[in-house]
Amino acid sequence: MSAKVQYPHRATKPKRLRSLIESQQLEFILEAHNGISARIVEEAGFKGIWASGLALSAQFGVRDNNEASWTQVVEMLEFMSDITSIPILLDGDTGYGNFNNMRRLVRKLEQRGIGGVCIEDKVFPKTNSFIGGERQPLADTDEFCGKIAAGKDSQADDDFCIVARVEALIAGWDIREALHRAEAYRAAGADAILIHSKLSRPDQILEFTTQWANRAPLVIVPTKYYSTPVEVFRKAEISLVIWANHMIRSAVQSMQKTAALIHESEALTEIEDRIASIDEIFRLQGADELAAAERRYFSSYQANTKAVILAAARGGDLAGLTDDRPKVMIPIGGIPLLRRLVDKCKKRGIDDITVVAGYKAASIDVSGIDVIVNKQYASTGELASLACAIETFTDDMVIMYGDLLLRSYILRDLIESDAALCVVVDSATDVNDGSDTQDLAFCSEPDDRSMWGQAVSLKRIANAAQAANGKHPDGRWIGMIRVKDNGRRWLVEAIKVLQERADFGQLGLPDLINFLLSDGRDVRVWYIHGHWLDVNSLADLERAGDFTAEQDS
Ligand code: SPV
Ligand code: MG
Repeated sequence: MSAKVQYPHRATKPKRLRSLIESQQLEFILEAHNGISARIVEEAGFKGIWASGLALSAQFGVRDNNEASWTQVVEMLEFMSDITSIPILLDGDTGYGNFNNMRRLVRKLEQRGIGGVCIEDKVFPKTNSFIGGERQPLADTDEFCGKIAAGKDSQADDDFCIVARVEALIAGWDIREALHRAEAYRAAGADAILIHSKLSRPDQILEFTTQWANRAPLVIVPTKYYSTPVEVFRKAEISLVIWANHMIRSAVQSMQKTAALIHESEALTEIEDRIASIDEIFRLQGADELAAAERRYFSSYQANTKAVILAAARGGDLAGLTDDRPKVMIPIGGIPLLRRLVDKCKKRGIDDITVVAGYKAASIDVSGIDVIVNKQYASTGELASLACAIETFTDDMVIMYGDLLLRSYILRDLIESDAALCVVVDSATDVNDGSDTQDLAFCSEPDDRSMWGQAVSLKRIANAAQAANGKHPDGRWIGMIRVKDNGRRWLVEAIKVLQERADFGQLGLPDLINFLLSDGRDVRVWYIHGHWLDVNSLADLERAGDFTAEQDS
């Protein structure tokens, strides 16, 4: 349990944002507005994220006028930060109030691992710069400087960045006012200046840059002058370019197309191949990491156990009941045998279930299973059926006959066995009464019911005729075997060897188990004492009805 979670970068997020802002080369960050878009931005190769006020409010379906509260913004930032390793620069609007609100904002952002915040010199509640910008009042310069200073004084980490955004050009002021404000903000402690323009050409920005003469790093948002080649910004020694809203805009257009197509076609066939797969969503959410963590930390987690259920036989002794279906589809108390077994598996967290069918395979209509068909079912036995599923074997599985009825604790206890191979043996079956002459189990020790979990090994499985050597059987194998870790390799190797034999088609699972034993493999025994049934005859069916009635009640 000592594996350490590996964090991809050692530097803190504020430090990484600072190095982007202070880097000598032109850097780029892209907008994101929720966890999944933030992850996509990182995967694309960006070194930072712009948590845009416009995009965050848009994804909530509200206007960019501080209609979403600042705590709602911070909540979303936490999701974005948790799923990414690159720093986030928050578009913090006006700081959501006065200097005091700014101080609290900075502390809360630091607690959530945010790299820095950009505040703009407007008045709360602000409006997006591209909606009637000229009419928007600017903040008083001194008041805004106090807000910057308050933010800087309250940050715990020296690397946390405060970017001061100058809106003078947006609000219809001239370059002189913009430069005056920028210098005041720099002097108040701002780590960088964001100079914003809504012209379709970069003229204002370039004029500002020339006169600014590198007094502090410059950040720009070329949403309106988007056709300017980035070489122009590089030459002007801009530090950071923000691509400010392109993830929300692409998401919106894609969703509009998808909604229209599904609505018009009343079908999913047109859209399926044009959108991300469900698996891609799982990947972005980090589903693999959780599966690995469950294996590591959640000892009772059994979802990785697989079941292979053998259900190819017709079940000849059941008269007309199997004319149009295999034995496993015979209903007991209204529910097919196989459905009952699958439900037992699912109850124990076994959701990966492969059923090998044969006779009347098409009549197997049980949900939640994968069906493999043994086409040679009429001329082959159980081992050939099992071999059909060999490609699906895992390091953690249970193989069982499909006609089993059992209490679910049997499956639970078997799954908990750590042995590479473990068979379930019923010591309660009266193996000498002549009725059960198949699958007799000879073990290293008889069942000592006073010893929970005693270590017992299997010696041999035989029918009554084969066993007539005077030794008393210890019970009956119920048709269930647990395979774990090395057990899978042993099993696959044994099947491959047996497949070479001329009589392979006639072999059953006991032949496989006996082969493994003769090869020196240890096969453990898990004793049970009743609480199961298999269905081979009409008399069994009657017993099965009673067995399930008791369980269903
Ligand atoms: C944002 O992305 O919310 C911004 C940039 O503030 S802009 O919309 O260009 O004003
Ligand atoms: Mg904004």
